[in-house]
Amino acid sequence: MSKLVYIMNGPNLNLLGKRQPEIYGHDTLEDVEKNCAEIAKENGFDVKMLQSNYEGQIVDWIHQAREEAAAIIINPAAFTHYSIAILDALNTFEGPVIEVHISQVHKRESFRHHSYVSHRSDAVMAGFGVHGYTLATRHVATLI
Ligand code: DHK
Repeated sequence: MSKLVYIMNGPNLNLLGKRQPEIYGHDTLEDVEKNCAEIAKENGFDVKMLQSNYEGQIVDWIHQAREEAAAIIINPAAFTHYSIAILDALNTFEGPVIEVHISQVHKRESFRHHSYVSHRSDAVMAGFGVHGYTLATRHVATLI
C-alpha cells in the first residue's frame, strides 16, 4: 500500500478561486488537489485533500492522520491564529507537518502574524500563492 499524505484546509478555503482572488488567486481547491496528486504519484505516494469550516472536524482528521498519514500539509486558514486545539492535535502527530499560507501573512494585518500551528510545524510556506501546496508536496516527497 502506498503512503498517504493529508492536505488539510481550514475555514473559507472551500471558496478558493472565488474568494478575494486578488489575495488568494483564481485556482480552486480541486485544482490544487489535482496538481498535488500528480506530484505525489510521480513520487510514489497519494494525497487526501480535506477541507472543513469546523475546528473540531480538523482536530478529528488530525487524530485520523495518526493512524494513516505519513505527513500532514495544513493550511489552517483563520484557525492558524487562534487554535490551540489544532496545535495540541498536531503535537500528537509523529510525522512531518508542513504549514501553508497562500498569502504572505506577515505583510498583512498584525493579527495574521502569529501562528499557533508554527509551534509544531517543521516548515512554513507563505506568499507563494497556491504553489505553496505543490512546493510543500515536493518537500514532503523528500521526507517520507
Ligand atoms: C488563509 C486565510 O483564510 C486567512 O485566515 C489566513 C490564509 C491566511 C492563507 O494565506 O492561506 O490569515
